[in-house]
Amino acid sequence: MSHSTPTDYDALVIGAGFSGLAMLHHLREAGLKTHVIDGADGIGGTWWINRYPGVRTDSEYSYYSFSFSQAVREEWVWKQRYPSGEEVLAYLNFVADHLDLRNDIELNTFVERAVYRETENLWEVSYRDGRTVSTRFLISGMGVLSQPVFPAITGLDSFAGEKYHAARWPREGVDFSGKRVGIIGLGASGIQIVPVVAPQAKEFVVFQRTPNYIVETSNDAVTADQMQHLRDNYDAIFEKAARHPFAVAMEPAEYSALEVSAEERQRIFESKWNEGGFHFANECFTDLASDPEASELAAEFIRGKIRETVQDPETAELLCPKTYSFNGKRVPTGHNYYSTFNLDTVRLVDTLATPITEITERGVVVDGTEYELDVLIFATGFDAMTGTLTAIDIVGRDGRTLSEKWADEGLKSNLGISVHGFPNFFMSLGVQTPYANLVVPIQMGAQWLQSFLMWAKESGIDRLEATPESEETWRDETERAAKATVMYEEGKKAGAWFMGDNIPGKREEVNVYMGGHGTYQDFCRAEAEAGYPTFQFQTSPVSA
Ligand code: N01
Repeated sequence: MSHSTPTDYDALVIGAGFSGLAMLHHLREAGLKTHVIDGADGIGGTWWINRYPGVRTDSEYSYYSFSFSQAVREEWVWKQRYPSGEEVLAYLNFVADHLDLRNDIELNTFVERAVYRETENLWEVSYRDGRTVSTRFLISGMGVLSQPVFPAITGLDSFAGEKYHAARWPREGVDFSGKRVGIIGLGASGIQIVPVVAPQAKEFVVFQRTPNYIVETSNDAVTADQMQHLRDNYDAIFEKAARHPFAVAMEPAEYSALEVSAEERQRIFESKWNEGGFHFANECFTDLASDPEASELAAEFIRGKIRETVQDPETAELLCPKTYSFNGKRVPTGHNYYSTFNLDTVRLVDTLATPITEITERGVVVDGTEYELDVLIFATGFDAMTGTLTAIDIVGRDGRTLSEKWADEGLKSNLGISVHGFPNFFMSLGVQTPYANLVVPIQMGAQWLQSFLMWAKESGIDRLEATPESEETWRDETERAAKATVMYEEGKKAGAWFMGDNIPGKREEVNVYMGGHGTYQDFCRAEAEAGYPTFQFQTSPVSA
């Protein structure tokens, strides 16, 4: 029997969101002594941190949950088609209770450094409070959009009013009544804040750099019949999502946008627009994400909707994206976003033509005009995919950090799960994992790792690591897949986070796998069936 140095835990998972909970459940099932830690004071990860007004899922309830627990499936009741942040948080707490996860979750525990000790074959993990623990396997469940960024605008710190980042919202909430409120940042976060906060404020100023293509939707209550249908068909719905390129349980489109008549195209666009949200992007036509011409046709349709909705023609024109086409940015689901601009108290300021020059003690300066504000909201996004992994020191073999490796070599991973030079370190939703509705790859990633670690245990292997060749192969596949989509070129034009382009100075490269979730799962399945040929293994010496 092989023996390596004993450790406090078999597996230590950083992050107690969807990833951490799924990992804890599955690794426990594999017989591993698993512990989850999180720097926050509640479980929920993204859903604990993002509590800004209007926060809710862009995915519908029916495919925004785990499928693996019969007990949770039977007892949990969704209330809204697009659940609010509070509702998702309640779901995650329900999962934690029903799977009895809490006693292995430690909150208010922030990792500062994790070092791989080659001789002992263990990870030594240092917490901010000074404690150090050891673990055989170290797993990141830190999320892909968890490291918020403020923009580099002169005078940012001089603003004397209230200042909030969407991803650092105060738990007690904010009172906007009678206040002049400004917002910078109109991605999926900002566009949810606008319609909720604008009606509460005395004046609301929207500083818009790049407009988004927002697909509006309604948010109905989930009926008892719909919940029963979900329970009766849970596995089929999950499987449908798992096979879908974006991991949504939707029907694949049948036709190219270019092969139907203009009237038919308009009819299909209209019907899917009425269904709302992700239905439009995913169910209209086969090529809205792969053909620039098709993507531009969708873009023009949405511009038409903006012009129909927004009464002031000048404001409508400013809200119409024109510098990139549909899918160039992650398409957000809107809840009365465009109609909010019809309120007398709302004003749109174009900062694309004339950028913000300065933030002063009193407000924001654009084109020589100072907009005086009491509250300034930043919904300016995240250092996506890599931000959380490089913000702490993850030190692999030879004392090299993950941050140094990726800075020197560009993003590298095997299937987004493992990195050469970092034995026994695994990522849930690592770099180069699918650009998709993330609950599905999170569950499947936890199940894949469970099988991998059980296989390793049965094989007497206790050191697992991506081969260098596997990283080259996966990077080539990630680039090939991205270049076959409009997201690659249009994403660069739009400054999209998935191309690394939202952060000044960050390397422009493909951060996610765009070859489709179903295809990605095929790669993972093939890897397991073939006996994990793209990993290298080691068995610790047999003890006396
Ligand atoms: O961040 P973003 P997000 N001056 O990076 C602007 C997921 N998510 O937090 O486009 C002026 O998309 C920036 O402008 P521009 C989802 O995957 C999901 O909104 O760079 N503006 C942009 O408007 C999403 O894609 C959900 O010109 C500046 C905004 O800030 C991802 O998280 C909800 C600026 C940042 O948009 C990120 O979304 C929320 C500057 N210097 C988030 N710097 C749901 O599913 C930045 N901006 C519901």
